[in-house]
Order: sequence, then C-alpha cells, then structure tokens
Amino acid sequence: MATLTQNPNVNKWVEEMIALTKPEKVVWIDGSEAQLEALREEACATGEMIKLNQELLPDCYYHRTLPNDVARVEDRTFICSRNKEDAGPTNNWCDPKEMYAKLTPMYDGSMKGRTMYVIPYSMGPIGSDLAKVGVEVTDSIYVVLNMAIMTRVGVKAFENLGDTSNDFVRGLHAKCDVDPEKRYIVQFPEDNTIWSINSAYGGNVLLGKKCFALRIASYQGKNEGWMAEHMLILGLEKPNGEVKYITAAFPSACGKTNLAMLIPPEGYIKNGYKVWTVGDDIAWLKPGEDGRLYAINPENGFFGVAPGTNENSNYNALASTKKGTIFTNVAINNDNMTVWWEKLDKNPPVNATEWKGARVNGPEYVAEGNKLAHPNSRFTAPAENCPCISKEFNNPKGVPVSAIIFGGRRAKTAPLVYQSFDWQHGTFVGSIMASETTAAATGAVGVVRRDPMAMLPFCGYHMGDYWAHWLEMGKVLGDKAPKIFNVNWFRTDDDGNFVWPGFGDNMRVLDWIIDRCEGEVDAVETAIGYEPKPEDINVEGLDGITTETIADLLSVDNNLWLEETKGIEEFYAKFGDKLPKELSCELEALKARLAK
Ligand code: OXD
Ligand code: MN
Repeated sequence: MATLTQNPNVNKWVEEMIALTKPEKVVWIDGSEAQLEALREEACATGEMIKLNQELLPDCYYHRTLPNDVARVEDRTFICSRNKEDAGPTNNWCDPKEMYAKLTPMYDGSMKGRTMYVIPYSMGPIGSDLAKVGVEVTDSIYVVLNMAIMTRVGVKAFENLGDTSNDFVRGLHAKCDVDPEKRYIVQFPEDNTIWSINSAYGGNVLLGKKCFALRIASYQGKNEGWMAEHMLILGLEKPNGEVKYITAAFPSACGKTNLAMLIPPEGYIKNGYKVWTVGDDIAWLKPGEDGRLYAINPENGFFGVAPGTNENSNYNALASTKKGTIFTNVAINNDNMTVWWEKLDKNPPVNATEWKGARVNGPEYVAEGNKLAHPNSRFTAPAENCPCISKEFNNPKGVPVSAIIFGGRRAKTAPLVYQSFDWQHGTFVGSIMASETTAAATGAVGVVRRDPMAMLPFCGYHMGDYWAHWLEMGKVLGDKAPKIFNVNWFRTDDDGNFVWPGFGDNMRVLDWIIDRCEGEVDAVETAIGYEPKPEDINVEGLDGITTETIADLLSVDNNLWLEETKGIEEFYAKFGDKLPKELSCELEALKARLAK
C-alpha cells in the first residue's frame, strides 16, 4: 500500500527502514476496522493468535509469547544519549554511534520474506496540544493489534503531525529470532528514535508505551516545559457534582490500576461520591492557559496484569476485558474457550492450557504448586470498555490536577498519608520514594528499593536533571501548583498483617486529600509533613478500624526515619553534582526536624 502521508520526513525515514530490513511487503496501518479484522484473521490462520469464545468474549483473542520473553528487560534497556553524563547513574548507557553500529547488522535483512507494518499513532487525543505522534514499523501483527488498542492508530494520527513537521518518534521493531542474548530495547532521546529487537513481549515492543510515553517523552518534556510521569489519573466526583482530579505514582505491584478504578465504600456511594478513571499508568502534564497543571493520558487502553484481577479486587478492570481484548500468557479454558488466571476465581479450569501451551488438569496442576497463568500475564483492553471511564478521557485540554500522590509499600516507616509542606518538599518526597520487597518476589524480604517518582526504569535522562526539572515546574506553576501527598496502604501490625484494608477504602484517604486541597480541613504539622487529625479520616462502616487505629497508622517513628535518612543520603550520593541543592537542603531540614 502506498504511503498514508505527504510528510516527507516520515516517508524518508520509512524508506530508510525498508532499505535496512528489506521486507517483502510493506503495509501502512490506516486504522480502519476492515484492515484490522483482516490482520486478526491472518494471525489466527498462522497460529500467532487464537480466537476466544466470541459469544462470551466478543472480539477477544489470545496470544502466547516465548517463555524467555515475558517481561520488560531492564538490563537490556539503554538510554543512548551522546554524552554518558546525560543518561545518569540509574540508566544503562552506550554511545549512540556504537549502538547503531552494533544493531544495524542485526536489523539488516531481518524482514526478508516478511511483511513490514507501518503504524502511525498518536499518544494523546487527536487534536490535543499535549498529544505527540509516533510511527512504529514492526514485523509483528500482534504489535499492530495491541497498538490499535493502546494508542490512536491510523491516518488520523497524521492530522496532529501535519505535512511538514519532523516532530515524530521513530520506532523500529523487529522480532528476529526472539533471542534473549541479542535482545535490545534502546532509546536515542536526541534522535527521537527507539530501536527494539529480539522481543515480542508487550512492554518491549509496544513502543508507544514505556519507550516513547515515558523515556523519550520525559526528555522531550524537560526541553519543552512539560512532564511525562508514571502516574494514574482519576477524577473524584463529590456529591455536588464537582470533579477534582488526582494523579498518583506508585512502583509496580502497589495497586495503580486498582486505585485508578476504585469503587468507593457504600456510605460514600450513598452520599453521591464517584470515581472516574482517566488513566492507569501514564500522565503527560503541562501548565494550561489558566496557569494550572493539566493532565492527559497519552494511552487509549489498559495493558494490565491479569493475575489478581477479579470482581472484588478490581471490578472495573475485569469488566474492561470482556470485549475487544487481547490476552497474553494467561491460561485457556478449553471447554468454552475463555481465559483464566490466578485469583480470577477459585475454580481453575479442568480442561486447561497453561500459559506455555501444555494441556493440563487445572485444579491438579495448581495443587502441585504450578501457575496456570504467567505472573506477568496481561490483558490489553480498550479504555472505552471501562465502566468508570471519565467523560474527559478524550478531552484535548486534559484535566486540571488538584493533587499529586506518591506512594510505596512500607511496613513501618511511612504513615497512611501525609502532605508535603510545599512543591519543593513534595519533589523531595517523590525523590525518596521506595518500596519494600515482599515474600511474593524472589530475593530478601523487606529490602528497601528506591524508585524515585516510580520512574527509575523509565526516566530517559539523568535523574538529577529530572529532579531539577520538577523544581523548575514548581516555579512555573507557583501558587497554582497541585498539592503533593504521600500515601502508604501497606503498614503491617506485629504479626505482619496489613492494618489498612486498602482497595475501595482508599477513598477515605482521597477524601481527606481533596479536602486539604480545598482548604476545608486542618492538619497536624509533623517532622515529615502535614498529617490528618485521626478523627478527620472517615472510618464509618469500617470493620475493626477505629480512630485509634488511624492514629497508629499515622504515627511517625523518629528513630526509623533517622535510619531512613541514612538510606536517602546513600542514594543521593550516586547523583553527585547533579543532585539539586534544594533536595540536599530538604534532607538536612528533615534531619533537623527529626532530631528535635
Ligand atoms: C507496566 C510497568 O507494565 O510499569 O505498566 O511495568
Ligand atoms: Mn507502569
């Protein structure tokens, strides 16, 4: 098919990619349903995808990746800026010339006898000033079909780019032999370019997501005065119909998708509170004409972890997967061609195919300690399926942000919630974000892993410069800046049990946060920030949680925090001169307050 754009920059680059990879055929993805349907049929004919029960799961498909290719590969992910210093101590770096020289022969002729798909896509609503265009070339139909859910693909993406602009992200993906030894996920921020090779797993190959919308976009945001963050976006509707927007950053496995799609406790629903989802993973944030910070979700779907998702843990996420969804590496129930994963329900299918493709007796297989679905198995679901999708989801202006929340999994140190003193202190709070490893993961339990702003694997440049950019944005926003908070849903009692129920009840904390933003509730000043008075957290209808429990959850142990400051100091030392002095001042000020 001929090119879909007059834009000479796009056409020239696609020609170069064709010359490099030498495909037999080139197909431009126009975004039409007819073209996508033909690709689905082709993928089912070759076995790349399996059609699921079209009555129970209309337009849903199944895909299995190789067992060596089931997750993002941080050790093979590179930021290739011209100067090593610009990638910083938290990224793998290689000289771009060297990396191009290493990968070019691997791509050379890699699509011989195969089809190259050229996918134009928009990150963000078409027509939005905050949106950006990417073009991904790939030899995988699975990538095309996932990108068609996760982004806005097709001719319409070129509307945002126009006929002359050169501002598009060039993504090259080739599956090759899916050889883990030759797998590379490479960002060239100064060239607006991403090269991904030898993987066919979502996070490594859906180049609009982590590679563009976080790594490349964070770098673009620094240069252009906006921010790309690993944050959910939700709207909290109050009984008077007003909606206040919150963004929140958590490291993985801390419940970002669950918070984004929260169902409030009964009492709140009765009083007219609602939660609306704008995004579950990524936010692009930019000051609007009125000086406030506005957020869009650059994505158009959810690439969610399936295991653990069920009617109770996340009704809205589960409902989102009931049509038009691609499931990757979950288990199949062969009796009715539906899907299953751990904790979906208590009934593993008897006639099952586990994620690697073996036919097994599900209950027996599980009883032997095996997993039917891979722990990182995924659903790719259209955002429009979500019962609580915000009506502002496609608003090109985005939504005005009242509060930014940071959080992690901490057994003792961090209280249920606290508010930073101001934006600079809030930047400090984000920079010291950390999570403790759990028994569920391999390695030692309770080890603190620093993950500033949940951006450790996703910041496309030097983390010290990234913090400086945060501080700069605070100056631009001035008194219109969102208020910054920290939450911890994971405090444990002496027996190691979680004290706070989490899930829908997190609404009670969001409620206090919004009241703080509106100036409707007082707070207590502590060494680490402003905390609620325990009685200001609504515990009505909570089983076994009283205002005393809340007081416990809010307690700050000065000794533990002094210990914590040592860990922060060690972490900060990595950043040398690039650590903004404002942050070292904040650390000193914290130490002084704790010592009092
Ligand atoms: C994701 C991740 O898949 O953060 O969203 O790893
Ligand atoms: Mn994520």
